[in-house]
Amino acid sequence: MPVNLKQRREGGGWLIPHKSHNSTYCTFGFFFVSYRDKVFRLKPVLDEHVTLIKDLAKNIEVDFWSPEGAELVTIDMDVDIHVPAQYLNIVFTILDQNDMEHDVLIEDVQVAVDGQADGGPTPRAHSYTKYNNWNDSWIASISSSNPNLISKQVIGNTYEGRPMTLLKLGKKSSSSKPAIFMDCGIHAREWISPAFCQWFVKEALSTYGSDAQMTSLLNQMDVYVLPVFNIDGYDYTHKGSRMWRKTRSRKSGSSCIGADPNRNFNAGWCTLGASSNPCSDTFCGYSPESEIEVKNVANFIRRNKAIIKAYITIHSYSQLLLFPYSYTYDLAQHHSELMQVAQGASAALRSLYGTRYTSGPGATTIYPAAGGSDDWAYDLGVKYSYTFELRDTGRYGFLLPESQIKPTCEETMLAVKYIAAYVRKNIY
Ligand code: BHK
Ligand code: ZN
Repeated sequence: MPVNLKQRREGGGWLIPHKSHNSTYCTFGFFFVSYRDKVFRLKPVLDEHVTLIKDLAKNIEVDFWSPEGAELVTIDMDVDIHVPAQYLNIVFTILDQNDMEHDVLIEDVQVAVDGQADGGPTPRAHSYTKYNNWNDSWIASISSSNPNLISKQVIGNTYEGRPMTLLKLGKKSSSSKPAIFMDCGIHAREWISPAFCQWFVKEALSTYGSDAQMTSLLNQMDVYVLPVFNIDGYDYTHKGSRMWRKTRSRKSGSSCIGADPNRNFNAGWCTLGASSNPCSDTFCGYSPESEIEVKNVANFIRRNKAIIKAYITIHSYSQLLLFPYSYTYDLAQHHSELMQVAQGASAALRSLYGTRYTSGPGATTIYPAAGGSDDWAYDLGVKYSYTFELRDTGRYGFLLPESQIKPTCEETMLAVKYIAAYVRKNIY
């Protein structure tokens, strides 16, 4: 859609910011705030245009969509750039003054990204390359698809009463096998996480018998997969507020809703990197395991701690592979082995598309934070305890486009399979 510059010009100079005595203000600030980030397609047809785009990139925060960076811009190519709202006035002015042809590809990046990833009120068919809201039917159909390899059990209900269905993957066996527990969707807005658990289940079923690593894994071990840990919160990010993180529990005395499930485990609970304010996004809850979802998972792992040899939890974003501890700077007893396995897993992940992960203990690699699930599982005796922070490093952050689901899941499979193979060969 061509931009309606005429309408903007009628405002005269009013869009040009000026330096006020204490900060940069727009003359008519309330007009300005109605503009949202946009994506432009620029069409440089003169050398000056190319120079101009490169200068623009040096001076303001321009996010290049295509090509990947200013240095790759040449004459007569389409150049797609994402311009943050605060720079729109200056960009419009420069384009206008230099007669550079341009369209606005996306009028409002926020609306576009939300729209692309919208589970929405209209039911859509399940797809592994889309962000699906939690629904019983995928779990029901996948768990009945191959009774020799998959079964389900409900480990309790969420605060709002949804069943927390745990999938068990593994070749049926008369004796009990060592197991790996993996959960996704502890934090509601990290949508790539539940997408990964669904992908993992699909891949496990479809590659058993053909992929040697998957076949050995499911022959010798069971993998418990909780596709969405924080179902109430996840549902709310589809139907209410996209950036919700916590559970949806309520308590009389506070109007604020929910606690951070990854601060609610009984591991140095609420001692650091957590908030005791119920309105905070990192609220640790009123007591350890006050969140029913946390209690249900903790009860399951406690009941099965004799067989659970690894705990894997999937978050996003920042491309990290974390392990204990996060609640203290002290090194875990098995620090060097955990680090070695993490580095092997990161290398496997990177081998597919070159995606770089950083490995290390939570406290020093991301930030100190108590009450996390990985620290709790580790202290319970689950030695191989890992937190993944999937793609990306912040370009889309939680709004990772659906087109990245497939590559993200494919590369993450390699890391998870690496850890699983290591655990399988090092049963303790
Ligand atoms: C990981 C493990 C233990 C404690 C904290 C973390 C980092 C994690 C968090 O809970 O704050 C970061 C995050 O959600 C983004 O996925
Ligand atoms: Zn998270």
